[in-house]
Amino acid sequence: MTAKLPPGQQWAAPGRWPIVGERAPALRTDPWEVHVHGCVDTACTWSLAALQALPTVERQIDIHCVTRWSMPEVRWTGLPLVGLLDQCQLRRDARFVSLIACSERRHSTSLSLDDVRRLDPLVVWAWQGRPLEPAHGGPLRVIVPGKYFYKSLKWLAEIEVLAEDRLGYWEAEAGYHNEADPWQEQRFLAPELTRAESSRILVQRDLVDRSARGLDASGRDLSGLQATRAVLRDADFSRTQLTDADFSFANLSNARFRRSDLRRAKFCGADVEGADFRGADLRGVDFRGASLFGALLVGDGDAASLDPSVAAVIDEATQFDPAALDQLMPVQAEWLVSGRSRRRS
Ligand SMILES: Nc1nc2c(c(=O)[nH]1)N[C@H]1C(S)=C(S)[C@@H](COP(=O)(O)O)O[C@H]1N2
Ligand SMILES: [Mo]
Repeated sequence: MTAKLPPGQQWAAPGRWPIVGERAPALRTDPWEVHVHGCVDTACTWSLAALQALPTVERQIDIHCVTRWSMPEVRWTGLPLVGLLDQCQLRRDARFVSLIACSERRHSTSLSLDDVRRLDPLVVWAWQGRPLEPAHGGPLRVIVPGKYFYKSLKWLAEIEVLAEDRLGYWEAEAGYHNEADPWQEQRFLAPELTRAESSRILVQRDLVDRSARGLDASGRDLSGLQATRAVLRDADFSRTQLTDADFSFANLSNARFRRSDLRRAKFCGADVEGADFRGADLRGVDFRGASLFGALLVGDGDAASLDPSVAAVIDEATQFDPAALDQLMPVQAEWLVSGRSRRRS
């Protein structure tokens, strides 16, 4: 394999392509169509069949999801996005495209036309020679090389050409970085909270139902913290004392818990996708019902370093669903299972 892994990513188990975000397109009558409008001289509409009748390209492109899983060398069949745009004759003020899905929340994401020309994204209907399943964006999705996968819109129905950028769903709602370059780890915008603001929030030890994306709680004593349903994406709990904390149903995607003391903490129903638990004490932690895609317990993703001194500590009292083992990368799942019987001096 010649594919390279960007920093902080891990290869997903071969043959396992996780489903992330929306699960299905909104109902829609046949045939599937894509409508291009906005800063163009000629608005155009193509049916899926009309697209498939154009000269098709096949290309291998790696996937890098912001929740830390990657898939190497996936073979895609489709058309270059730039070719469709050129046929609509872009006006001189055209600078960005908003890619819009036929989905319940009219999900969208955006790209600059500079990036469209530089990265050459595809509009695809097949992968590895097989039609794209609806859960993965079939019948038609976008694949953007060189960006985190949230720029690769599923169920493409509309392309609006814009003079000014318009943030997409994840970029506006979840603070995902609008540039999204995996090689520069542009996962999130700068945290919404400064260290001083974080301190003010944390004196209460009560984060129930609060939104505090990028909270900086590193190195503090927060044992017994109440944080059910809190939105704490990208929060920093490195080396934090969190014994008996309650994070049930909280959103902790990409949060950092490195070397934190989490004994008996609750993560029931929480989203801990891409969270980093390396070096954390997870004895007696309850992960039942939690989503663990891309979470890190051991190693650096490349499986090169499995140094147990920087791994999470797990015991018989650490609870998790069997489903968690399917969500984790193989090395991580093995650590979780073997940790239950492992003895710690
Ligand atoms: N319409 C739509 N497209 C979307 C999303 C979504 O929720 N809705 N999620 C994005 C994110 S965050 C990722 S990682 C990929 C996931 O694609 P997959 O489910 O095929 O793995 O789709 C992207 N495109
Ligand atoms: Mo994603």
